[in-house]
Amino acid sequence: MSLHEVFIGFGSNLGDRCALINQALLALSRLPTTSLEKLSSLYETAPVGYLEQDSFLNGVVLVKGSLKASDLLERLLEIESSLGRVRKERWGPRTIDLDILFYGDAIIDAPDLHVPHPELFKRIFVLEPLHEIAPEWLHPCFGGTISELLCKHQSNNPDEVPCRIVAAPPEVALKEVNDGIFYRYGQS
Ligand code: A4P
Ligand code: MG
Repeated sequence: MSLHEVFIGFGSNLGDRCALINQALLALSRLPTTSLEKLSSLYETAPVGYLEQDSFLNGVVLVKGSLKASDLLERLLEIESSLGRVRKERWGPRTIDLDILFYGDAIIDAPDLHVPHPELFKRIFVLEPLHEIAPEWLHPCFGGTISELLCKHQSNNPDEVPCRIVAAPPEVALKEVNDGIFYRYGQS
């Protein structure tokens, strides 16, 4: 059984954003064979794409597990539905969004799953938290590291509103989270 390192980006801009993210993390930690390995800070970010919506809370978590990518996507969609996600317009407001950013160094181009996430190199709300936890991770299509992608993005977008850290990753060890201790941003 091979274990894959998977980066999952999460975001929320509807409802009790922090509580929804905490619930999503708990649900992720309970997926079969899956453990949380590294968690970024929580960032307040200006909406990108569709601008007429509230600001987001965003972050990235590294998980390790043996779920196939298609099974993992199915589980993520289930977690999103269980947390009240209703799809209306693309890029519109959402209680919770869970995106597979990287699945190891796999390149997947299926009708319902594109990995690495095709938009990630353009998204400051993904690049900043990714950079916090994995600056040297190599993008399997571009070859560059996350550090390099972030630098390039910043020099191409000098006027972009920066992301703001609103909570550090919790001090409780992730091992304890995986052992079932409830995990919240902002609480030690
Ligand atoms: N899908 C394909 N590839 C993937 C993948 N790698 N991970 C499919 C997850 N899903 C993937 O997703 C629609 C379908 O994409 C899924 O059913 C799955 O089969 P969705 O979550 O309904 O669509 P979306 O999130 O609106 O689109 P997308 O392309 O994921 O957009 P993004 O990049 O997530 O943008 N601004 C800020 N500040 N923070 C945000 O988090 N998010 C968005 C959405 C726009 N602006 C934002 C933020
Ligand atoms: Mg999405």
